Amino acid sequence: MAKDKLRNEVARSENKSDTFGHFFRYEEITEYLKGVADKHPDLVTLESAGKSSEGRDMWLVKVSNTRFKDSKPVIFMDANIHAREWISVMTTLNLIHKITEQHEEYPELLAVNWLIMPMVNPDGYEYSHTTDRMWRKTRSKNRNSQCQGTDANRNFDYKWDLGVSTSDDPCSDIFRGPHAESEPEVKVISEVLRKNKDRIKLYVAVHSYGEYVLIPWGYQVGLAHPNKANLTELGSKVSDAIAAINPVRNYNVGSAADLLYPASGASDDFAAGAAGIDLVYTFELSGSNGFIVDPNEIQSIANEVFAGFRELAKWFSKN
Ligand code: 0X9
Ligand code: ZN
Repeated sequence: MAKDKLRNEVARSENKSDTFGHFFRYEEITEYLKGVADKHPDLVTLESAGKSSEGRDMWLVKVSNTRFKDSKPVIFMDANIHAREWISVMTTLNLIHKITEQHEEYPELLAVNWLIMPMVNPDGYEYSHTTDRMWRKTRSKNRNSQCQGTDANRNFDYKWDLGVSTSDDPCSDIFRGPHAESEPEVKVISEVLRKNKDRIKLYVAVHSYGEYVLIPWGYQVGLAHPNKANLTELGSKVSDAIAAINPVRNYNVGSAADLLYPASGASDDFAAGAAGIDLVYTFELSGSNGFIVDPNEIQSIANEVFAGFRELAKWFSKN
């Protein structure tokens, strides 16, 4: 990339109007989203898609300049399936900020419509703030056990309980739940996907950490998805765009099972296998120290990844 272009990208990535300098708690996220919806009524509709076990709203941010009354492709994104992966939430809020405030600079952002759920495990997220920083699961009560929570990313109703990287022990961090979709949070996400499956052309689950762009399948090693060529091509564009902003980043692109480990009942395989979405990704973002991210790094990580998110939207202008 030409030096000038790189300098421009970096300048943009340090835009002064950017405001994510600390990790928002659930209430602050709620206020933030309500503020965005109030400020941009022509672009943003904020809905509660349902409630978590402890009764918190699961926000669905719908972004479109035609109120979805068009035939544009829809990109669905969720963040925070895992409670401790705080950077996923802030990175997704930053995307909402960019779409609403900077779409003139980045017109590709409104060439698609967005369904974004920036906080799908609010109970676990709050618990990871108040009680246990390394909490991963939901906070539902388990029968005949003192241990709470299910790993939402082992609870989706596709290849549930194949027995790879899952556990039937409620005390385990990778507990699959008593049955598929036992978690209200997983049911809510799954319903949004089922309801909009014909229009959703791309699904992204935002996680951390490790710097990966993962593609299906994740439940079994050595199993190629029929759309592997496109998945890999677009995944590489995402990885390159992030590295163009920050050359120390090295996002590897490949099958979740092969590159990371096989794990069944995850959201990506549900989106690909049950909802039939063609382009499906799990992003594993960077960490400063594993799941822990220094608040000073939130904005720069979010902006690097934004360069990758732009590639997702651009894909549809070209294809
Ligand atoms: O294990 C997971 O659920 C994900 N990694 S994380 O460190 N964020 O917990 C990876 C899931 C990848 N997808 C599948 N294996 N299907
Ligand atoms: Zn995760």
